[in-house]
Amino acid sequence: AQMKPEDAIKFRQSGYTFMAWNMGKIKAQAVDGTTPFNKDQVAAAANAIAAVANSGMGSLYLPGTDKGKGWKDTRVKPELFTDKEEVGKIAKNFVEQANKLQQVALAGDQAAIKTQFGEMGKACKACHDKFRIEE
Ligand code: ASC
Repeated sequence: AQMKPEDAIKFRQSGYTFMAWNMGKIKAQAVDGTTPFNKDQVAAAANAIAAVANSGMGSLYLPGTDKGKGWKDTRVKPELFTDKEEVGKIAKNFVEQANKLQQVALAGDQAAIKTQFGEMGKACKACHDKFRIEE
């Protein structure tokens, strides 16, 4: 049986929320410097982001999951379900940038992490700009 729409929405939102927590740690330690840089913590955060990015979340964008039935409302635009070519490009780039961040974080060079974190952020934003409803 196919997953319930509200479950698909819940799983994908939890993935983004978990990535955001990990992005926040990298931002604080390697970008803003509001928290001391800890190589192991940044690498762990980048590993977590890469794991979620590589988990195949595209399969959670099932038909009928644009309404938020029974779960917190989703901000996905209807175009995400039709413009598959553009979505595919954006998603592939995000996964590549997340995997690069994982590699760079493992190497531990703070400046390189900061740069790659910015590149990954651009990939996040590309999808937000095209396919997320702004409130
Ligand atoms: C984050 C986060 C996003 C992206 C985005 C980058 O930390 O939660 O959605 O980075 O802001 O532009």
